[in-house]
Order: sequence, then structure tokens, then C-alpha cells
Amino acid sequence: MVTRGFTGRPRNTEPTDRIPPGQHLVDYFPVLSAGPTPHITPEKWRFTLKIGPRPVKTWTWDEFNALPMTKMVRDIHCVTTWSMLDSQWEGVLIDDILADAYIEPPTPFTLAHSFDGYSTNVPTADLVTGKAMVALKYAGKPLERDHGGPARLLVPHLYFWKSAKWINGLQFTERDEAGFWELRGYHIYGDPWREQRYTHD
Ligand SMILES: Nc1nc2c(c(=O)[nH]1)N[C@H]1C(S)=C(S)[C@@H](COP(=O)(O)O)O[C@H]1N2
Ligand SMILES: [Mo]
Repeated sequence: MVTRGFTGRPRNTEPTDRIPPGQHLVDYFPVLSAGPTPHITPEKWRFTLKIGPRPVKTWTWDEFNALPMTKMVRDIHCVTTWSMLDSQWEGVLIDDILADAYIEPPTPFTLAHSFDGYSTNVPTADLVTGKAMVALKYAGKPLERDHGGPARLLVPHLYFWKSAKWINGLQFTERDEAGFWELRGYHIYGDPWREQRYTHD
């Protein structure tokens, strides 16, 4: 008698414990955008924190780049079913942005806004305590324009539509206000491990 482990097919080498249900692995970085890629020069780039309608602080590109930089290696899961393991990012933690503005998380929810008019909503708790950053580099290089360069939000534990490309600010809101895709049928929260793809999932 032989056990299957000795004679069977080669083992499945995919680390399935890292791939959420309904996802498959890719070994390249796909580009997905709702519209054309905007061209934002460092001179024109700004990042603004708002509490409701009230601007709290705005950074220029040079000011933002002077903030503490943090590296993150994370698995990414896109609602269109691809997942990418061990992607390497570098940027400014949301915690460090808040600290530079001398504020504590002011409201339970946040809307991220982008230069292309895109927006997406995330509970503030999912952005702080080291969970999320404004990423300026991918795989050691300045973030490519198609992937959101010069700067994008990175919320790696939620579906990738929450990681707003070409980000230009965060707006703290009292209520959970649906963003671009959330208004068009995507889930309000978007946890890949609970397969929260569409509104009623
Ligand atoms: N500003 C902006 N951010 C965006 C999007 C967009 O169209 N505009 N698309 C979202 C979607 S649906 C996904 S899956 C990811 C894709 O990021 P990538 O092109 O770097 O793979 O960006 C998200 N962030
Ligand atoms: Mo997406």
C-alpha cells in the first residue's frame, strides 16, 4: 500500500491559504482604470486633508516627500478575481499624515479623492494603526502613472478598488458615503476574505 503523497501528482504549490475564495494568482501587475490616466506633475501635485467640507492641511509634493517613509509587503486582491502576492510598496502611513497635521482620526469614515474624479469610502479604522498608506513607490521604483503615480492610496486588506490611484486627498466624514464604484454596485466595505464584491454580498 502506498499513500498518495508519495506517488501522486506534484503538489499544488499555490499557497491557497493566502488566496481568498474566487480569486486566482497572477504574476504580473494588471492595470485597471475607469477612465484615462491623468498626468500630474510634481509642481501641480497637492494632497489635502479635510474634515467634512473644512480643509485642515495641504501638502506640496516636496512637503509630502519629507514625511516619514514606510515599506510594506502585502498581498493584493482585485474584485475582477486576480490576486498578487508579496507586492512591495513604500510611502507615507496614514498615521504619519495625521500626525503631521496634529490631528487624531476625527470621524468614523473617510472618503479618498483622486485627480481623475474617482472616490472611494473606507472606515477610518481601516486606514490607521499601520493598515494603509499613500504609496509613492512600487517594487523600489517611483509609482508608474498607470498604477496611480505619483501617489495612490494602498489599503491592501480590502479589494483593490479601495486603493484610489492619483490620490489628492482624504476627507473625514461622519457617515459612510459611497464612492465611485460603491455607487455603481460594488460592496460598501469590500473584504476579499468574505467575498464582499457587490452591494448585497
Ligand atoms: N483614481 C482611480 N483609482 C482607482 C481606479 C480608477 O479608475 N481611478 N480603479 C480602481 C480599481 S477598480 C482597481 S482594481 C485598482 C487597479 O489598480 P492598478 O491599475 O494599479 O492595478 O485601482 C483602483 N483605483
Ligand atoms: Mo477593480
